[in-house]
Parts: sequence; structure tokens; C-alpha cells
Amino acid sequence: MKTQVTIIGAGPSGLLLGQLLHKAGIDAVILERQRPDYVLGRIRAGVLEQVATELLDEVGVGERMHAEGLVHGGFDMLFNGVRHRIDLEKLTDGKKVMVYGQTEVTRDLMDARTAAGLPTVYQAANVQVHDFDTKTPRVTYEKDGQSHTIDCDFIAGCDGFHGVCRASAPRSAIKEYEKVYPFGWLGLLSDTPPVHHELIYVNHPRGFALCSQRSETRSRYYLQVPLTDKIEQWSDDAFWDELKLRLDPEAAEKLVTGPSLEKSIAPLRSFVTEPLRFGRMFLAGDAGHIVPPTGAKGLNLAATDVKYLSNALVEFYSEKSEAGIDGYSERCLKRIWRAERFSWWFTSIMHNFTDEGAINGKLQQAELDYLMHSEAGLKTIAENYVGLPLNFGE
Ligand code: RFL
Ligand code: PHB
Repeated sequence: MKTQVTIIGAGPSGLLLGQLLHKAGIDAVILERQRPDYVLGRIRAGVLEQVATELLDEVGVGERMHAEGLVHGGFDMLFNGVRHRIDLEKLTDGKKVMVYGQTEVTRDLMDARTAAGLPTVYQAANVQVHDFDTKTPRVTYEKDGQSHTIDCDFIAGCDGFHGVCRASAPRSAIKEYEKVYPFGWLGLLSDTPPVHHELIYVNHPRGFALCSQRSETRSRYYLQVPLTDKIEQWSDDAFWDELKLRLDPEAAEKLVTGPSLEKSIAPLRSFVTEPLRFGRMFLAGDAGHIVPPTGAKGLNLAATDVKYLSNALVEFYSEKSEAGIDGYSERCLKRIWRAERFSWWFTSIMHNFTDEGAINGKLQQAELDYLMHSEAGLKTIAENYVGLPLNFGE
């Protein structure tokens, strides 16, 4: 088989890149290790920045998001027992965010790809990337016991943190920056009405909590838990009891509980790979970087990475210019480090770092108190939360 771009991974990055390239008339094949229902079963991000919603509109998959997604003009921060609203709209001259689950984004992109008759190979095993340091890269894989080869011009590594692309880059050419946090997030999804019409981020001596949502009838909640906790230790009742302890009395009273639809523990990590380009192979999304989910930046960064990549590839094919692909890494990394900084900082002021002693909690309270009483502090939170414009750094 021959194509222009082989995309590894059919998560949000790979699927969005596929649609952007299709719109530009560039051929691509997507190889995905899992089955479609497995990809759709992963419950992850919930908040989209305006830039990400505009990209989904640009590729023509925004209709259901605008009909079913929830537009939020603010969120609450709860500490010391008191809730404070971050008025995103007022603090950022009218910017808002969209609450629409990653599962739905993925489904809309998958449906569009199928409708356009574009090739995706699910359950592609043993995917390997070759010769990306030449002008004729190849990708090999196995499907139903048969070996296949794709000859292409470029390889897009959209294969997440545990993918094959980053692992195939020469060790001498790659630098990785990593911070692993000493706790994880235990998430629970339930068909219960959200406790509040907007999100609540909670700093509590027992640990961080987050009240999020997927719709007016579906809630997503998170609890900070030790990394040593196992999911079997957390019955639904234990989850709800712990969440109530971390909420303010009004929210605890209002909380509607119910059986979990999904429950999982995710570790928290800050991670960046430099560079994101190795000859004719590019890394995009979680393949190149991970943020702790506190700032809701993971999916949004993935969307902007692939927009920059598609721009660079369009420039290559239509103008015969390599300037875009040469600048891809630097272009993405500027934005990535900004989001990494915010996600790390927001994580550090909202979580319980017991190892760092009682002083850490006191300093957090002082910082949060300062932020809530300073216009500059509130703006810092708001402008980072709604995200940077696409042309940031130009
Ligand atoms: P994905 O979604 O991981 O998709 C990568 C795809 O590549 C496939 N793959 C391969 N295919 C073929 N051959 C191989 N060798 C392959 N290796 C991997 C995988 O099966 C998969 O389908 O990365 P992508 O597309 O870059 O999208 C990024 C987002 O998924 C990610 O940034 C966010 O979900 C991060 N994230 C969260 N972000 C938020 O903004 N808010 C959240 O609440 C939030 N929760 C999370 C998260 C990420 C998690 N991970 C990665 C463990 C919770 C979890 C558990
Ligand atoms: C979610 O709804 O899953 C979600 C929302 C906001 C975050 C992280 C996760 O910061």
C-alpha cells in the first residue's frame, strides 16, 4: 500500500489530523492497535477550549457538540470550606469553554471518517516505523496474521504515551523531561445530575476533588488518591462518602449519588519530549507530552499540535516548502511548555502534598487566598484555563 501520510493511532489526535488532511486533499491511512469500541470506552477529558471547538467546526464535526455540549462561562474553586467563582467570561473578555467528553469528540471524528470512506485499520498489530530518516519512510504491521507494508512520505506519531513512534526515535536525538506526582486521580462516571451547573475544583486537607460533568444527567467526579490505592478498594459507596467529606456543606447536601458506570485510577505526570520531529516522523498529542489533568489541557494540546502539523504538511505539498515541517517542533513546544507550566502549577496549589509537611498546606491557603483577592491573580487563572490563541507565539 502507498499513501502520503501514515498516522499511527486513532485517538483524538490521529482522527483530527486525518480530517484536517482530508480537507486539504492529502491522503492518509490510520493504523490503530485497538478495536473502535475499546477506543470509545476510554473515559478521559471533558473540557474543550474555544480553539479546540473551532478546529472541530473547521473539519465539519461540530454539530452534535454545539447541540449537546455545555458552554461554561466559569468554574468554582473551593478551599478552606468556601467556594469562589472564576468568571472566565468576565476575566478574559468573553471567552468560554465547552464541556463535551473526549468519547463524544472521538465518536464524531470516527463517524466523519467512516462517512468520507477514509481508511482506518483497527487491530493493527506489531506496528513498526522504518526509514523515517530518509525521504521514503515505511510502516509495517500485522492484521489477521498477515504482514503489510505502507510506503509513505511522512509518519505522524499520534499513538499516545505508550506508543511505538517515540520509542523508535534514536535515543541520542531525544531529550525527555518528566515529573511523576506522588498521587493519582480516582474517577467515577455516573448517570446522576451534576452537583453544580459548573465545575468545582476542590482543595481539601483530605485531598483534591473535582466535580465535573458530561451532560445535565451525567456526572464525572474525581478524588486524589495515593498511588498505592487499587480500584478494588473503592466501592461506589466509599467514593461517594469520601467525596462528600471534601465538599462544602451545601454541595455535600445536594450531591446525588448512584451506581458507577465507570471507575478508574489515573497516575499524574508532567512529561515533554524534545524535539517532536525526527526526519520524516512527527510526534503529536500524548505521544510527545503529558500534562496532569488539573488544567484540562491534554486533549486541547493534542488538537493544536495536529493543526500545526497539518498546516506544515499542506505547506509542504502545495508550496513545496519545508519551512513548516522544519518549524513544527518549536512551534508546538512553545505552546506545550505554557500548558505544562499551568497544569503543574494548578496541580501544585490544589493537591495535598503530605510529604512536604504542614507548611505546604498553609502556603497553599495563602496563595489561594491571594489569588482570589487579586484581579491579576484571577486573570492568571482564567486566561490560562481558557487557553492560548492558535497564533500564539507568531
Ligand atoms: P490517545 O488518546 O492516547 O490515543 C492514542 C491512540 O494510539 C493507539 N496506539 C497505537 N496504535 C497502533 N500501534 C501502536 N503501537 C499504538 N500505540 C498506541 C492507542 O490505542 C490510542 O487509541 O492520545 P491522543 O490522541 O494524543 O489524545 C490525547 C488525549 O487522549 C489525552 O491528552 C487526554 O485524554 C489526557 N487526559 C485527560 N485530559 C484532559 O484534558 N482531561 C482529563 O480529565 C484527562 N484524563 C487523560 C485522562 C489521559 C489518560 N491516559 C492517557 C492514561 C485520563 C487518562 C487515564
Ligand atoms: C473531566 O470532566 O473529565 C475533567 C474536567 C476538568 C479537568 C479534568 C477532567 O480539569
